[in-house]
Amino acid sequence: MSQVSRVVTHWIVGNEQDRGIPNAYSKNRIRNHMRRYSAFAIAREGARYHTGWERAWKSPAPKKRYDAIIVGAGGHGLATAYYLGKNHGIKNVAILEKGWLGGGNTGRNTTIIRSNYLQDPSAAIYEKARSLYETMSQDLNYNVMFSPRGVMMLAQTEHEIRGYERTAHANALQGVATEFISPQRVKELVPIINIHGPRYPVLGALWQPRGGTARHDAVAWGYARACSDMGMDIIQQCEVTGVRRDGNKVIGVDTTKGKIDCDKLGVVVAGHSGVLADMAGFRLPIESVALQALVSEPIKPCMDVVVMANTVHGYMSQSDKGEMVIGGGADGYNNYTQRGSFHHIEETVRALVETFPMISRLKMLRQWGGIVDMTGDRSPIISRTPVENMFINCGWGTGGFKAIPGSGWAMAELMAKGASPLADEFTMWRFGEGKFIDESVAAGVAH
Ligand code: FAD
Ligand code: PYC
Repeated sequence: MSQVSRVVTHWIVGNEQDRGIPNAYSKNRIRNHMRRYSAFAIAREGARYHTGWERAWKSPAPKKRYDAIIVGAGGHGLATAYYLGKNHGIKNVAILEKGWLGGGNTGRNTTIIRSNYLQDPSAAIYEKARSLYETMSQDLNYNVMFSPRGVMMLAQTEHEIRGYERTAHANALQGVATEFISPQRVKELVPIINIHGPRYPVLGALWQPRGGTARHDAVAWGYARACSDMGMDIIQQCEVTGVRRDGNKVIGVDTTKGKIDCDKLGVVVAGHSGVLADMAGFRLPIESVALQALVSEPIKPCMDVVVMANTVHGYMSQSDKGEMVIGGGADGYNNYTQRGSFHHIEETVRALVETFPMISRLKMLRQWGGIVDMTGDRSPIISRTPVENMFINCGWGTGGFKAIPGSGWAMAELMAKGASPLADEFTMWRFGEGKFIDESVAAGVAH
């Protein structure tokens, strides 16, 4: 075989070792760097019967020590690790996850992405996140299916009209592209909507044309793959059970896989933030409550924007599979069950049927819940803590999926440099100082 044909054969079918291995999609196919996903990779794998794909991330045993440990492999934890490596060159990092990565709220949400918040610090971090979603697939070399199909928040009372007009003006000053649109424009964009509802006619809407959705699992998987590619260790089935300190300084964690030392600790565990804070000896102003969602049977495409109806406590979009993805308000009491109470979905569907009468004929296929971490002002915490070198990122409540890249960016900067302009206002001490960032309206979900 000539040198040229040897190179071409290698490029198409891989090396001798790769060829003829019956189950090559197996744990021993791990290289130091991931192969890039591309049209060429698909063609190459097609030519060798798809025997050459490697696992998307490695599953190593924990080392004794890391420069930084992130607790929680949800979107926010994984994004924090990714930007620690990408933006700050900190790659000796472990991400510890008690279950499986993306199995918390990151894999349970309804994937709405928007940045139409009222207060300046919120608009800054959510718009940073939204803009990072625009290029995330290219950045991570992983298709996260970002779909900027447009998000509208219906105004169904005079009070909401005033509120959303105010937000549109604030967004104009913040450089966030939104507008207040008429009921007729709403009907043009969403032909299946009933704008003359008996109790809650549609009086207009706050419209963000570059808002939309993305595939939630893919966001977690894409970040995980990129972290693993940088040499970081993602350790699943590894619950953190204690925070170890030397005086007031964090020195490591106890886990179900043993003690692991670190210089810096980032806690990014959403609804379990209070539990981790308790391990470190401080308290957080976080309440954990269940938030539910449900999907219908798949139907033909009928709605190509996201609609949120906050007065009636319901929102809806259509997935790429055709299911109507529906959600409503959070449970009214604290709990840790990933289920939620039945009367909430009943109320949500009853309310949405008024605005979308056609959904009364749909069968609902499945329902689930997640534990959301709520602060009093409905804004997140990205903060140092009373323990030196321990940082916390939580309080994203009902709306943190959209924030994942911006939050990871800010948390990584805070951990690496000790401060981040995007995180400055979101300290945990704002609750003691009365410097609230009130987003109870923009949070978009009743709670
Ligand atoms: P998670 O994804 O929950 O990750 C935290 C991880 O920490 C978990 O995997 C958990 O297992 C792990 N963990 C906890 N304790 C420990 C421990 N001791 N040791 C190790 N690991 C631990 N947001 C939007 O922007 N748009 C939406 O449309 C939207 N819809 C939603 C619908 C529902 C039904 C729900 C429940 C939420 C919704 N959200 C939405 C909110 C969004 O899902 C969350 O804000 C976001 O996913 C939080 O991500 P996270 O990474 O902080 O948390
Ligand atoms: O924050 O946009 C949001 C949202 C929608 C559904 C749940 N949260």
